[in-house]
Amino acid sequence: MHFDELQRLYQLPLFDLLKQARAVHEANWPKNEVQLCTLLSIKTGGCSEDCSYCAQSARYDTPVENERLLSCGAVMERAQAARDNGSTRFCMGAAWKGVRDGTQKFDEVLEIVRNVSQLGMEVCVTLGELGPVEAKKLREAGVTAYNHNIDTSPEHYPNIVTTHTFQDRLNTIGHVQDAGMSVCCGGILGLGETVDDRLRMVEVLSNLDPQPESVPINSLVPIAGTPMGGNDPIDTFGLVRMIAVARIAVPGAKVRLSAGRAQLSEEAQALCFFAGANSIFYGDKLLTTTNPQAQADLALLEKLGMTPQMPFTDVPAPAKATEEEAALVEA
Ligand code: SAM
Ligand code: DTB
Ligand code: SF4
Repeated sequence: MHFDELQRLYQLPLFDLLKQARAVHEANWPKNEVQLCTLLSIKTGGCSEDCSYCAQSARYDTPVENERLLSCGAVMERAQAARDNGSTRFCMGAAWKGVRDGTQKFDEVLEIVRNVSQLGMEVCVTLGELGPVEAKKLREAGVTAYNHNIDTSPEHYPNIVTTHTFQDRLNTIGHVQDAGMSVCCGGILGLGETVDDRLRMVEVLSNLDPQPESVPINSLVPIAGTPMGGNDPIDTFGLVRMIAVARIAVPGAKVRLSAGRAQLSEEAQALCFFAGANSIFYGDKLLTTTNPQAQADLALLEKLGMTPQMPFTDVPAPAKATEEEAALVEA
């Protein structure tokens, strides 16, 4: 979708924007379901990169304790518990710049993926940069989706990270697509960006071909000791508008209401679901920060008459918006 069209949508009166987003949502996701994903940090802290929002960068003095890669047994325990709690997607994150074939750590990750993929959940990993060989091996081991966020606009990216480039991120996404894995790609709101930066980010996401299978929308969780630790919280209506715009621009994706949910009221979350969010991180912890309690999330879904979504373990990434869907947006 073109930037001008995204700007036009964003500037609509809120209820007009919500009405359009809701129509796209209902056409693509008619069931009032929310996907429950559990996150686990399998390797925490000590990362070489300087992403200025991140608790795990070795460059900042943050409250995070470094931990080495978890054993396969330890990960399996957590994955089984997540499945028993009703999660249908298990996402494993590692604080690495990237992974390289032929290293012991990559072999260990492949072994973890082979085991977790036996449990019947979607398996997502986020390990940083990948080349074509690593992507192919992860896919063969059983990864269904690879998370690699672009985080903000191409223009704002160098203000946030200097140790790798926006183009590096796109290259990894290309390797993931070529290997036949679904792409999970989104960003963070609250990095000192403008609304236009946010819309430029959505423009890039919507023009990926194929479009991402899921789009995480994170609100910055300010981390003491990082350059972004003192940033102001984002405005809830700005978040809701971004979710609505993402829903319209990437109609077949799960739009995941991701980091920062612990700071949102139930009413704000309900508005996000209405605008098109249909996936959440479920369980008390994200990677290093807190998430709402699982019981509270189930109670909220029940109050809203929404149900947890069944897993899709073998779906191709969604294609670009059809002409009918595009027409719906213009209507
Ligand atoms: N190292 C890998 C990478 O950068 O792709 C994977 C882990 S990294 C922590 C995954 C994503 O978490 C980041 O791209 C960012 O979108 C999100 N994230 C990290 N710290 C955050 C924070 N403090 N608030 C909100 N989102 C955050
Ligand atoms: C994503 O977009 N958000 C998740 C997941 N992908 C890996 C990570 C959120 C991290 C929030 C900060 C923390 O817990 O350290
Ligand atoms: Fe954090 Fe990932 Fe950046 Fe490392 S590459 S500092 S883990 S966001």
